[in-house]
Amino acid sequence: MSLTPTQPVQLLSDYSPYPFVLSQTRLDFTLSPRGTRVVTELDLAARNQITDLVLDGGKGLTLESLAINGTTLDAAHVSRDDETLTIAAAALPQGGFTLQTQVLIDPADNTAFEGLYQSGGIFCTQCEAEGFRHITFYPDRPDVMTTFHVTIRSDLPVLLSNGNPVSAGNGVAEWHDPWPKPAYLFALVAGDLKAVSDSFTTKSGRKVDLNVWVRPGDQDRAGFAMESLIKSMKWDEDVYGREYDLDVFNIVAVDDFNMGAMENKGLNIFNSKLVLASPETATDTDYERIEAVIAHEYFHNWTGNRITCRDWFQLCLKEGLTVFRDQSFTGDMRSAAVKRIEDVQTLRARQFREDQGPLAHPPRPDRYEEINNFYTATVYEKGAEVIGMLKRLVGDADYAKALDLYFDRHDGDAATIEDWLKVFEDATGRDLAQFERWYTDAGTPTLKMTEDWNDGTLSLTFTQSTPATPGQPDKPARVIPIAVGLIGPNGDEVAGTQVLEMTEPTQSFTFDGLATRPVVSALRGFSAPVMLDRQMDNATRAFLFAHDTDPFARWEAGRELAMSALVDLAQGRDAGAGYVHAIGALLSDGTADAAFRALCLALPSEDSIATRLAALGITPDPDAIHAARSGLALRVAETHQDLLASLFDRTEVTGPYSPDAASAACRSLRIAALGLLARIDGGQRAKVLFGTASNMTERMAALAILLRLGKGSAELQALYDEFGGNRLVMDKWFSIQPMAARPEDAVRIAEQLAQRDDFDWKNPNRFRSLLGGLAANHAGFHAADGSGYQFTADWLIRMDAVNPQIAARMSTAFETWSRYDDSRKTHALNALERIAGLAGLSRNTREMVSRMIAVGT
Ligand code: B3K
Ligand code: ZN
Repeated sequence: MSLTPTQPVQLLSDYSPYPFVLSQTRLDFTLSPRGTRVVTELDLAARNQITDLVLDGGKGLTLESLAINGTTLDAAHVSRDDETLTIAAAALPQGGFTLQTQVLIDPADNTAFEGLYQSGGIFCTQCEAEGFRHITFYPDRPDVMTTFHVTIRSDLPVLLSNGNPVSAGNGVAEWHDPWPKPAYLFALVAGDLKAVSDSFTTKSGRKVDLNVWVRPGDQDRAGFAMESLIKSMKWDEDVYGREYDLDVFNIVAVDDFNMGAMENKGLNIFNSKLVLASPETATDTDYERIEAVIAHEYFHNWTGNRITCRDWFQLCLKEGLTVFRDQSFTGDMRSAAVKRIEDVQTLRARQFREDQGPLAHPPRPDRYEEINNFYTATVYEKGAEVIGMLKRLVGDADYAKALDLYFDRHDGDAATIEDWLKVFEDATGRDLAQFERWYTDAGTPTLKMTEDWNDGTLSLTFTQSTPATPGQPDKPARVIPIAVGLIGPNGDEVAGTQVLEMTEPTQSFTFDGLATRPVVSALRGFSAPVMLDRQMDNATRAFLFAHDTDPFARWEAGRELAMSALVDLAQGRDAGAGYVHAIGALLSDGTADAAFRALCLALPSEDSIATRLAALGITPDPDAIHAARSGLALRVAETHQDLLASLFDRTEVTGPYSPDAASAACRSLRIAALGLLARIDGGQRAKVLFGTASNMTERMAALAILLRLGKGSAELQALYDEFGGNRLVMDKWFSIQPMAARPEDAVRIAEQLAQRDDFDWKNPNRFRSLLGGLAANHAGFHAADGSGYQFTADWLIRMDAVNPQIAARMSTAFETWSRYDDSRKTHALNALERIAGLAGLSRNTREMVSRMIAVGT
């Protein structure tokens, strides 16, 4: 199905270089909330012959003056529309010239948090992807790279920008960034901030000053972020040979931020939830995420900043690679096996869901209406999977060789996916033409596997197929690395893992000389982002769950046992004995890693059960899915009550809280046991744990367990009394209530929360907490009467007028709407059409809802 364009579409095939070369940018800011003056000087020269000079910049810029080489431009040569300013070629001198503009902007009125805005009295910026054009007139595209010299005038005590400090004092600070960069990496921060400081000496002996800037009083919650930064700097030197390249690295935490964080050169700006942490306020998951995101933004210094993207179609060049790097970092810092399983869970929950619905697109899209809608799981997470496959195919040594060549060849460039693949071709001698389809084709391939055993020879036959996605009806075969191991009947590994390289639509691989028929462990390590379609009985699944030496494949076998039971249960068939039995064996196995066991104890999410049913051609019934999942959990709890109780008692982590992986793993196993036990003890243990725990991990987990039982109001109140003034804890308070509510209560609870004075909905974290919390309650959001859809649509409409990026992002709650029954579909379509029909709807939300509507009409 193709997009119905309702607004201008950007096409990859339209790319042409900017007709001017920009050799330096000088910016001078005089900060004031309602009228910040920005004086910009651009040293420009025509690339070939002189054409009209078109700069990005819209209605929010009040133009005060415009001059070339000091002479004011004649108004007859200047024209403006809603998005650009054009200076006629006739007014431009031959050779180089300096364009000077002076504009006035209104940061206090900037509720979209794009460009320069204020967050609780702190001036800050967000320029990726196209925010710089809200600050000044500029060629706001990633392939226009130059050095920046920035002057900031303000009475505020801390004035920061990119690069190295030149001077500061008397209300004026100057910064110079010697590394050419596109405008999307520009940043400015000004405010009353305090630093937690440290330093790092790079491998070549350069001392770098490190600061994490927070609000006064928050310094004691910034230490973990600093530790994470230092670990990241060291890891990038050790593993990728990448060294930091400025005298100072600043991180600033702000409360109003549209996403997690931003990699501005030398001045990363973070959502405060990804910086601030203390045991009383942050969970183990928060700590792990802080470590990962600090690393991610730091790693962008090379993969994103030193080498950036030629245009926004190439976004996965920097994002896929940087996610791949941060995943490897976390694997090295914690448990690689557990991290891999968690990454696959995220990929399936977010990217497979995207790939199977109306918003499917390739990691390198070739068209978009609003680029901010393409910061997706496909660009990020699938982009990372594609790099993982590349590494698996060429091997570790050749991967390292190719990366060295990439950094050597493209340092200072705005590069493309073709450049990236060429580096691998040149470094390894491989032809990657077929591999490129992973970048250009949308959709998740299904990989069907059949086995044939004949006299000591095992043949595996694989058939790949990828369904049509919007705009892409046909999908040729891709190269798929399939990691396979063979396990003998006694549970021993017969042969180590081999990577089979599939290139045809159907292909067979044989293993001969085998004494007995082995059990196949397929797609080890989740070696490719595909859906494996394999007929397997529960006995074989249980065998792999007990014996597979590959942690992912072992976990997957357990998940398949659970999933197949849930699919049956959701359709009213009795099932689950095999799973319940296998879980008993796992509970008794004290040798398995605690975090791994915790992952195995968690049943597949309701959304993923719905996805599986839909893939089987069955219309998912959210209430039946909820009942099936609760029923299976109850059965596990009843059958293994004693084992679970003793596990719960044995896994208590004593002593002062530490967020390290081993302690977090123990807590996660204990919480998994607690969740199951609550099905039979009425939440008694959870209530006690909430009252006694001194860390937020256990308190939040206990609270969620109580809420799922329809209890927990005293605990909610206690949390509010203690942390009502702490934004980050209150965000959790707002999200957990609709998320963990019984489905029949979820919408009502969300409605009540939305009425509260402290539902500060213009704050992206608070909005996401409430709306995202409801959307995460599968049966609650998909309430049969459509109330979840209506509530969400009402708030998306309200948010769109204030912050289009957030509204568009949250609209993905609807992305699976067309897989449900007719009545739900009608309700959902009504909600989407109500949004689409709104006058003045943003380009962001319009693109999203029209793509979602298109799939069902
Ligand atoms: N590059 C930013 C994301 C910008 C999103 C713009 N809508 C953060 C990151 O991926 O590191
Ligand atoms: Zn990134």
